[in-house]
Amino acid sequence: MKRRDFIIKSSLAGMALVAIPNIYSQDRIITKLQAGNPLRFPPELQPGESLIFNSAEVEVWPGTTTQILGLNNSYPGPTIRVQKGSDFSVLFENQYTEEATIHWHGLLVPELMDGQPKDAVQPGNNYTYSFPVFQRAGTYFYHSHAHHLTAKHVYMGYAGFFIVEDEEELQYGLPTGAYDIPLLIQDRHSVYQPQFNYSPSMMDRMLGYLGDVPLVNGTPEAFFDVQKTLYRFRIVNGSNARVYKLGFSDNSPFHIIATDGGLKDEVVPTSSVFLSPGERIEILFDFAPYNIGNSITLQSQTFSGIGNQGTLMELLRFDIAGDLSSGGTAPQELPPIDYYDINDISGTRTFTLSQGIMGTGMHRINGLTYDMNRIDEVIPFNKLEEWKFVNNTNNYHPMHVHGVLFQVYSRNGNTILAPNDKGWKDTVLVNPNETVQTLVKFIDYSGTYLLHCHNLEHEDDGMMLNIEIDNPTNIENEDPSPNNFELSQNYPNPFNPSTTINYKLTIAGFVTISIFNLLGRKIETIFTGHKSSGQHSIVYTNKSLASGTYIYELRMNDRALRKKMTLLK
Ligand SMILES: [Cu+2]
Repeated sequence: MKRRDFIIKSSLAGMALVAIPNIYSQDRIITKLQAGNPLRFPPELQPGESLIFNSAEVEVWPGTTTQILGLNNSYPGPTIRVQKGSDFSVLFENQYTEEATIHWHGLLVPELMDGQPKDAVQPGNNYTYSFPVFQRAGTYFYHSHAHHLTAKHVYMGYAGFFIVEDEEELQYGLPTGAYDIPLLIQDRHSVYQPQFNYSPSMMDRMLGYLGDVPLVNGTPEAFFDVQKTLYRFRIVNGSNARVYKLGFSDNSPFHIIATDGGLKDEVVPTSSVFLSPGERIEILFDFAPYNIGNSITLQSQTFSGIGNQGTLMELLRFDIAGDLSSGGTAPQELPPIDYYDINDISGTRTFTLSQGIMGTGMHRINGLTYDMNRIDEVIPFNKLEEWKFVNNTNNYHPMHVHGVLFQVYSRNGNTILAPNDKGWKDTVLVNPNETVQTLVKFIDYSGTYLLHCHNLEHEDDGMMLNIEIDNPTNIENEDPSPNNFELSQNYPNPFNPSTTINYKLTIAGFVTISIFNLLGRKIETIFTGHKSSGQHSIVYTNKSLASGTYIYELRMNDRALRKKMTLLK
């Protein structure tokens, strides 16, 4: 943390932005928590329930109403909870006067389910989002991603949790149920209270729309009654631009157990952690050492930030109210992660982040601003690449990639990673004047995806590129993970209408078998479930496909094998 503070300080010394002192002369004092409001939890989305986008009035500050833009008259939006291996489907109804999408942040979904600006749902229209959930259990979220409207929609309340659970996670004995608490952290402007006015100034568009009032799950001055026991907190930074340095008011240590893409491979103790917009982290915290009647507060601690970043904020007060036990434990071990080897890269891409003079398109990637009709990078399917993010600006840029979970390799050449960098990521904070090396491999879908800054003012200003993931036609018989399973050629082949796929597992595990077309689009999942080690087979019977070549995929954990088969009618 000291190193990062130093980097920020040194960049401040050399920065060219001279207007900052005036802009922040009206800094607002953060109000100290009083009695406060009990922490709220959004309702859970029920099976068959639609997600309806509209404006609504909700009570954020007691006794007042706040006009929101969001889903199902709820801020935050309904919490979605799904089991890994299931198919998720929801009808989205846009009943508002602006176009909108649902982007499933961190989820690996087909292009047309990704909720990109180019696929916006127009006012009065509906769209069914439907995709198989095959990725690791973890804390993901959703938000609008409409062209030039993302920042406004998210600020006005359009965001919610998407939690993926699986059986594997249960074996680690983590706290569950009432002791597994999702926390969505956002900041709002007190000057407009109780409204969520989205009216950024030119300087706000430059630096990000930074509020001075933190809301946790939409609760101002939030408190939460806890037991003297271990809790799991799933923390989402859903703010437009604010970076938080999370820590407790007494500097107590806590344990980091997960990053954006689910559980880490180790439990890491720390006393503070940075979390930038779009990032998630999961922590374990034990209230056992406190006495009933004590309070401790989750804060964003001060750091030397740009402009109004780095201000002390009291996020959530925990009042120790009882001594029930969650029964959860901090595990000694977490599931292993296969770390990519930088020696295996097939190429390097550099994304240079720049900031011009004020005006439209002042935030750029490789000199470009977003054009939804232009493809900026063509990325090979199933090839490991090194992606370098070079931040030539004085501001933070949390860089988010759709359609993939990646790994951080180094910061300014330093490969000893902070705990929130080590693990599966979909968003990585690139600090001022920093170069972050990442290792990226697209193994799930081909098609057009996005690479963008998750400072939502920057994103809406055009700090976003289209990346085209190439077709997986060249992946026949490629074997990214020969260790745990084998996939045989189907028989008969060509076939009509049925064929048998044999496969062998050397360890038991959760298996998904899917059919893709040559464009990499998943057609159907034909099996998903737990399988013992040994030889297995499944009969695939075609129902409606045209004659042609298809790909069948065997997926176990984070790895997949694919082979081609031919349907001849
Ligand atoms: Cu940015």
